[in-house]
Amino acid sequence: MSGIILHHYDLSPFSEKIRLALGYKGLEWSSVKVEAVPPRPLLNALTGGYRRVPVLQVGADVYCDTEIIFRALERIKPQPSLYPTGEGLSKALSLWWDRSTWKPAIGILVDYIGEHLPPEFLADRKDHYLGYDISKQAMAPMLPAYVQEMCAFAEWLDSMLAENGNYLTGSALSVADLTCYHSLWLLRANCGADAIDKQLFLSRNVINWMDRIAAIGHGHSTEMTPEEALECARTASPILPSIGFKDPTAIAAGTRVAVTPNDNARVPVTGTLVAADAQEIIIRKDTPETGVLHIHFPRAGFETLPVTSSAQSAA
Ligand SMILES: N[C@@H](CCC(=O)N[C@@H](CS)C(=O)NCC(=O)O)C(=O)O
Repeated sequence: MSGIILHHYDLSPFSEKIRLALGYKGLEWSSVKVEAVPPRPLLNALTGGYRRVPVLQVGADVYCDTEIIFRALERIKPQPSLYPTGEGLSKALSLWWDRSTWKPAIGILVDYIGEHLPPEFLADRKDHYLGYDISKQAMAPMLPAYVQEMCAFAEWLDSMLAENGNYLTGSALSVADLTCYHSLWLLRANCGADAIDKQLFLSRNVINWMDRIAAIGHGHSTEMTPEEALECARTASPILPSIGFKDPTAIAAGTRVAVTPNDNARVPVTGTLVAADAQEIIIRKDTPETGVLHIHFPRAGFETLPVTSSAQSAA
């Protein structure tokens, strides 16, 4: 057994990126299904409160956000690489895509299936995740703008494929492909592939590229309960990767810090800083429920700030 545990739910497109990465690398993994709407108390115990999905766990190491999950998988099995042309281009494309297309994709999605979304789902996404109302009615006035923007971006994908070959950054797949695929996958799976292909003017090149990515599959997984995953964490010790310690803002190892996403679901996770480089932050948390954990976050898209003593005593 590989010890890789993915906390996810079927319809989560960010999770789909990681399921495909696991398939691409031919890794075996354990699948812990979580609810699409919190509470998720056992997952919360592992993440220290980070509320988004997916989360990857390897023993007592917990990885929050797909960017750092990709890095973890690359460490576990370097080949085939998820960064065949280096990290910069594919990570930059990924961050751009995720940040620019999430709201338009949701706007288009709810136009098709919004009436089937339960009120508790809509309330949770507004109050605790995105900060805006994603009901069909609320998103409808901007629908034309969402379609226009997605069409413009899809044409950029087409031009990258025309220039570079089978994948966005060259002849081999990279994280950019998995990321740019995921929101189109969400739309095609829920709204109908034909309807979306027509509405977004997806070219033959883009459709063939999506078919190539879908064919990768999810590798081999076995179901695991959240309780078993928690027990794996409690009985393991974290393994520190050799990333050294480099903080551009001179926050010292051992400082109590809060790490918070800078886009949505802005729940700070507090812990003791144990390692950091320009791409990754690792904090330590120790609770009776979990034992010692190392929780990993990417730098890009997250803020790491020292916890002041007044904030600390309130925590
Ligand atoms: N930047 C994050 C975004 C993750 C994200 O927004 N995931 C969605 C699910 S696809 C989510 O967490 N939605 C709210 C929830 O499930 O609690 C990443 O790359 O992992």
